[in-house]
Amino acid sequence: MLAGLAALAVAEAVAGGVRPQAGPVVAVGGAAIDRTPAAVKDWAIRHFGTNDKLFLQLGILAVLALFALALGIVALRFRRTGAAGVLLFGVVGALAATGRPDSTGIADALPSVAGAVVGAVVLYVLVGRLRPRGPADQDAVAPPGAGWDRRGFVIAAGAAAVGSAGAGLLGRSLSGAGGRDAVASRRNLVLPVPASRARAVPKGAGLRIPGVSPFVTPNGDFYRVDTALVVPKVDATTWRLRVHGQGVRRPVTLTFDDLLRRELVERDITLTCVSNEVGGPYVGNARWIGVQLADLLAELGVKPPSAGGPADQLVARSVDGMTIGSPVEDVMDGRDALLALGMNGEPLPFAHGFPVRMVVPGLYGFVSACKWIKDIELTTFDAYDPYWVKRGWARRAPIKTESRIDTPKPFARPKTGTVMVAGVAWAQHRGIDKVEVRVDDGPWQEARLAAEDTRDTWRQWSFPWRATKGGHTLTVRATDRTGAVQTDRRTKTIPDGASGWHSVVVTVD
Ligand SMILES: Nc1nc2c(c(=O)[nH]1)N[C@H]1C(S)=C(S)[C@@H](COP(=O)(O)O)O[C@H]1N2
Ligand SMILES: [Mo]
Repeated sequence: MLAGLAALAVAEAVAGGVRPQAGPVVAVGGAAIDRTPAAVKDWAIRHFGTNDKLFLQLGILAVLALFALALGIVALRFRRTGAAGVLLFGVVGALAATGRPDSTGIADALPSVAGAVVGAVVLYVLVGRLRPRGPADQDAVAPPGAGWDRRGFVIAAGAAAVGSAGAGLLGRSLSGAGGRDAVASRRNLVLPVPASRARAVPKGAGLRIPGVSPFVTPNGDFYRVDTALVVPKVDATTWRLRVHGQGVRRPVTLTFDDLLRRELVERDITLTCVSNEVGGPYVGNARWIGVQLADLLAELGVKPPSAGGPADQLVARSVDGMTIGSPVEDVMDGRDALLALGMNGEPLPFAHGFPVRMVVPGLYGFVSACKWIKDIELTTFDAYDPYWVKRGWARRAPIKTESRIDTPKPFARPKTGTVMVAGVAWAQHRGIDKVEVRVDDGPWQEARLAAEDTRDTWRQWSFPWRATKGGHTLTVRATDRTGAVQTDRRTKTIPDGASGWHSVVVTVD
């Protein structure tokens, strides 16, 4: 265990100097995420939420601890074999790190290799202390208590532990320092006032009912879903975005300043994750600042398929190797498809894609909202399947009309009398026209709709319910502006988003 700890600590220390993403736990974790079957990943997102990555890393550490114990036991008998086993783990870590899509080259193998070498040496030395002294057979097991060099072992073990702790701390501080330029570039960024402001959120769009999600989701509360074990810290001053592919007259590479020089627009757009279950939390509304992607594409000669353009899929690539494909038709149909730089009055937080991400109203995040974007390629759906599509999710995924009861909470115990039932409904880019609530098996009754901000944002609703004693089931459904009523047909999140009605069971006292 001590040898394993030393290996990990040294690996993390070296990773702090090379790249935090090149550390063995992050690299193996990333490789595991990419290879996890979609259903398992979806399950993990649903059950662990934003902690899914923490659980993955704890899992990796637990597996490593078990292997460390096993190798230690082997080493007591076969010292060299045990040490070689540690080196083997170094190879696994090195392969994982250099094979990551965001790998910057062979240097990414360094953390794992250095860690494994140190781990192997520590194991070899420590086990040596557990052997009989003198010229006895080097491959013999020391019978318990017989001639152990206890003092030597304790000293060596203590040294290994202290050394590991030191290396671990060093790694921490180094990787903290790694993103310093990126942090500075974010801090120094002053977003210009957008030429086209969002209109003020209408009074009454946000209900003052306790328990209802705020109309604008604060950045700190905004859901986060991505595959990044370490949040990429990108320096805006060296960031580049390449735009190229079919129908692009002349490929371009844009800088952050190039974007700032363009006309900036400010828009309220509600983002939703395809992994959001009925009633789930992966939906949030923010005020974004960005440039109109369609204008940029049109300047480069791109035409949507309906105007004869050759490309029907826009594939966005991120610095961490994510690929996200959106229909060119949707991006260019006049909706506010943004290359976003600002979120709720500040530069994008790192976790939400600093310096630039995409946001397209009406499409689930996995087919539209590439964070840490660095490349846009115009291609076709036939020619290329992006990351999630390769893993069984749909090529095209417009957001389904959904509604959620925010209050009362499941299993709440309100008092008889008037109970405010309230929540949110969304059908981005179509708009919400009606929300209805049903109590038990009663008739559908129309809820009061809060004022609409735009059809790209969610809409709040409330329903004063004359609650009677006993257990009750409250169910909600929405109707969007196309007249389509939210379906009661329950589907899973995979492949193109959950559907069904949200209901909450309460007991009225
Ligand atoms: N680079 C990158 N961008 C990404 C993802 C990702 O894993 N990596 N996940 C997508 C998904 S599935 C969603 S729902 C949104 C979530 O954006 P948020 O984390 O800012 O809420 O980001 C999208 N963009
Ligand atoms: Mo998502």
